[in-house]
Amino acid sequence: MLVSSAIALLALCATTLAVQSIVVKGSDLVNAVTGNRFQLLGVAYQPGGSSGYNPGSGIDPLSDGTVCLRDAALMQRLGVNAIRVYNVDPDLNHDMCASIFNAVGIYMLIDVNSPLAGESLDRGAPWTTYTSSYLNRTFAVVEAFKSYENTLLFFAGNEVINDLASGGVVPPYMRAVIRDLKNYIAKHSKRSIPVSYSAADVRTILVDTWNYLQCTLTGSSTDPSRADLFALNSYSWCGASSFTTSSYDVLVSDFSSTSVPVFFSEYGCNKPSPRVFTEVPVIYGPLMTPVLSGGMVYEYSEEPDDYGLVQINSNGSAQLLVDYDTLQKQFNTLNVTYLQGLSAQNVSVTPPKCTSSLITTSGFSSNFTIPDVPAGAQTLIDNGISPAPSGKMVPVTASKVSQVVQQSNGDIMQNLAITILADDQSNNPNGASPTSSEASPSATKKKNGGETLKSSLSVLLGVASLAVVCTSFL
Ligand SMILES: *[C@@H]1O[C@H](CO)[C@@H](O)[C@H](O)[C@H]1NC(C)=O
Ligand SMILES: *[C@@H]1O[C@H](CO)[C@@H](O)[C@H](O)[C@H]1NC(C)=O
Ligand SMILES: *[C@@H]1O[C@H](CO)[C@@H](O)[C@H](O)[C@H]1NC(C)=O
Ligand SMILES: *[C@@H]1O[C@H](CO)[C@@H](O)[C@H](O)[C@H]1NC(C)=O
Ligand SMILES: CC(=O)N[C@H]1CO[C@H](CO)[C@@H](O)[C@@H]1O
Repeated sequence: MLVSSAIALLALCATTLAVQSIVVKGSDLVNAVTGNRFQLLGVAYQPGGSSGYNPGSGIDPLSDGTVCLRDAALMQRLGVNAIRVYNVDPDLNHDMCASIFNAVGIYMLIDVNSPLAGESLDRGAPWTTYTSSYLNRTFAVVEAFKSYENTLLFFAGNEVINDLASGGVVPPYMRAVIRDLKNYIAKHSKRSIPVSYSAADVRTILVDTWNYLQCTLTGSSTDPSRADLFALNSYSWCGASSFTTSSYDVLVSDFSSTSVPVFFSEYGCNKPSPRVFTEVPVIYGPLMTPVLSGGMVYEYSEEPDDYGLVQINSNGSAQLLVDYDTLQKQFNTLNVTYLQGLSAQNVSVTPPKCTSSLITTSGFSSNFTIPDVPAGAQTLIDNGISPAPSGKMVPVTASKVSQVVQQSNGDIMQNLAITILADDQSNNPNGASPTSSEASPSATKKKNGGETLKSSLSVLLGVASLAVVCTSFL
């Protein structure tokens, strides 16, 4: 009797990692379990916008499990596999949100900066802000997120270089911040979490920015001040455009020799509106995937600048916008089996040497003397910050969304819930109908051999790192 109830309990309580670890190999993002390339199908997630970030308030986008459950359910249904979160407060508890996104197979791309003074580099005078206390803030974000298996990467900076003037002074400081973050992660994180830069798509300085950050000073690809990935916020595809009209062809050509993975850290021009998202099949099609690793749609929630997929009300209710439906339809045209099964091709690419001839625009920095670690910061890197925030995966026991969520046509969605993935899968689009009043989450169907995959994963990553996710039977 005891044995059979234990077995019954085990059957209800699935041990899962939900996501497989993603690593950088050459210019490919690679799924460490399958060995195939990984394509990001993401959305930016910053309800309240950057002005909504207020450390005194006790909330940030990943601090409230009830809110994350609602949004994870809608994102799972949409078919995304990653979120980008710009402004987090490292001293808040993110365990439930991180665990919910992990359980539904969604990775997290986390910016270490915030718009507040002292929490980012000043693009006009970076030397005034590159301080030990600034670095302490960035390391605190690493500490807060390093233990979540679904943390895919950290962004060291977002559009800090956005014109020729900032291109003249910021680059050495950007490499310094990348170096410090990578050294900190190497010393204090069990898993090697990559560090990316997110660039403004300012074409006159884009290639110089990429070259400055991807080149090697030491002759080795492990040079700590090299960015592990290069991302750009690109809005050049507007409306029913094309590969050439959007100048995506120029991007593919510019980055065709990249030594690091390149992806869109934002995309989704909103003029004309509503959006048609015809760039989606192109970004994930044969013209772009040889060079790019997918991208992140800007953005999940409707804010004053009108890029939202979902309207979130102050009482917690939400309504899908037509852009959500359109994006979902575009995602559902993708052959995910093909897309996430592309074999890794460029795993050992030699980065260019850092020399002034790599920089082509007069006025853009070609000074490859990287600033020294500021006074006091080496101790932080060597010993770790104190106090250090910490995060851990927790069981996700609730799956049903409690808030009222309406379809774009006003119908209330029934039975909206997350589907906890039980076999180490990431989320994918799979054809949920946007017009159905049934909320059918788009969890990936079990793959053949899922069990084998899971047991090899357990061996690979160790039982200790497994998150125990129980369905709500208590
Ligand atoms: C470093 O960060 C931690 C965690 O946010 C914070 O508690 C501490 O006060 C910071 N120290 C300094 C010197 O800024
Ligand atoms: C929540 O707010 C929305 C928008 O203001 C409103 O339409 C809706 O009736 C409110 N729901 C509840 C339960 O108060
Ligand atoms: C999707 O891609 C897989 C793998 O390349 C292929 O076997 C399958 O036929 C494709 N499905 C469709 C509907 O094209
Ligand atoms: C290059 O940058 C370093 C700091 O990163 C600075 O000390 C040095 O003066 C700069 N050299 C030139 C020629 O501007
Ligand atoms: C970045 C890079 O070198 N990409 C290449 C990877 O391999 C494919 C196929 O050989 C090329 O088309 C890409 O240009």
